[in-house]
Amino acid sequence: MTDPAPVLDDDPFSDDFLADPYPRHERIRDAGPVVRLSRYGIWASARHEQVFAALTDWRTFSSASGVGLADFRKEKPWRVPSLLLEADPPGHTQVREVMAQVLSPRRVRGLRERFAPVADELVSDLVERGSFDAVRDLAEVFPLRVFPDAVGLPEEGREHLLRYGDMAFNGFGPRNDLFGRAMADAEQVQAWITAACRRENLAAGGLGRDIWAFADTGTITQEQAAMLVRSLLSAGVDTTVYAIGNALAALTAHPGQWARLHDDPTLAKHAFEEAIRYESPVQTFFRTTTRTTDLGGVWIGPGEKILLFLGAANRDPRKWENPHTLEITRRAAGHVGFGMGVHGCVGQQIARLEGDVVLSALAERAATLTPTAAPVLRPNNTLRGFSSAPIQVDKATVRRR
Ligand code: OVM
Repeated sequence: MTDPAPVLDDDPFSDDFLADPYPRHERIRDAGPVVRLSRYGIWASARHEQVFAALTDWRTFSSASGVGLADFRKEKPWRVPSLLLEADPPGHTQVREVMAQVLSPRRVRGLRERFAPVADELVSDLVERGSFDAVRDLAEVFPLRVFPDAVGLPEEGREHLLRYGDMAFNGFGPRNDLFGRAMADAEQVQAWITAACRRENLAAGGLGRDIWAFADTGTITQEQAAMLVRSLLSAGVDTTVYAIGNALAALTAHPGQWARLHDDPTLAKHAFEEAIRYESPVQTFFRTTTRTTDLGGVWIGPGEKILLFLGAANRDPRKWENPHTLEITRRAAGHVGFGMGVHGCVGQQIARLEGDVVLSALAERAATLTPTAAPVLRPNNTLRGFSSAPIQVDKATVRRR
């Protein structure tokens, strides 16, 4: 007993959609729990209940055919598939456990003492300036100041990291202009990334070498070790740049919320979490069905691509009160901005650490954030965020705590 799915002709990767996704998400959510997108001949869901259900059922909703539009069983992927992202259990489980150990809560706690002073210094310089670009001067600067060192990457050529992230995330979409532009010079960027993943190019004491240590004990092969370092470099830079930029833009647009955060900077981690719900850096991922299934009363056959709108699920009024408002003290738990289930972001504690130290440093020092121009969108087939968000800050005079 299933309902026919509504057919919509939206292109979620078009300039118009990417520029103003939220009203379009609403239309898709309201059309039904699962819809058909005729442009691409795929299924899609923008509701929290169905997105969550698909993410937590890897047996039915597989990642092994790719988590972008391309179906790896029919099209050659643009890069060797990730052992983590583009794989299912049991193969996935083994490498995931290695990554979970490398990125353990203990390890991440140890990174705080290195990350926090960098955030403090960067933020205090910017606040002294009085006005700065929240994206160009902070969101794009901070992760690149801490993460490559934490991994142990070579100094030379780190500018390739953002370009590679741009390739990876545009690469999940269709072969549109965004895809094509991101892939210009792909070979040069990929050559640097491949070299950076080699054991001899990774500094002792870094996360990269920690991954390689599992090759030394025979838990994984050398080829797997290099590929897992590649995962860190694919997923670990642009995501945090966009997340911090989006959090700053959202807090600038909600001055009352900034006032609360300034009043109690210990709320920074809640503010960051809520910002990920409110303006999710990773907007979409796909799955491929392995068998016939009923999702929200809609019958889907095997071997079908389904687009999961994470960013829309995170604003579904069926799940959230006032979903289109940033409320830093709300319980944002249950958002799917980091995914959910076996593929839920393995680096989420590092992402949260980066967001926390930046937002708490700024909350301590800036009494107000005022936009001096509208944020400028940086369109991407998967990521939502800005290339610029100019702000003016009022320096706090006396701290209350
Ligand atoms: C990967 C990976 C994992 C998560 C996200 C991602 C580019 C990549 O394992 O390569 O986005």
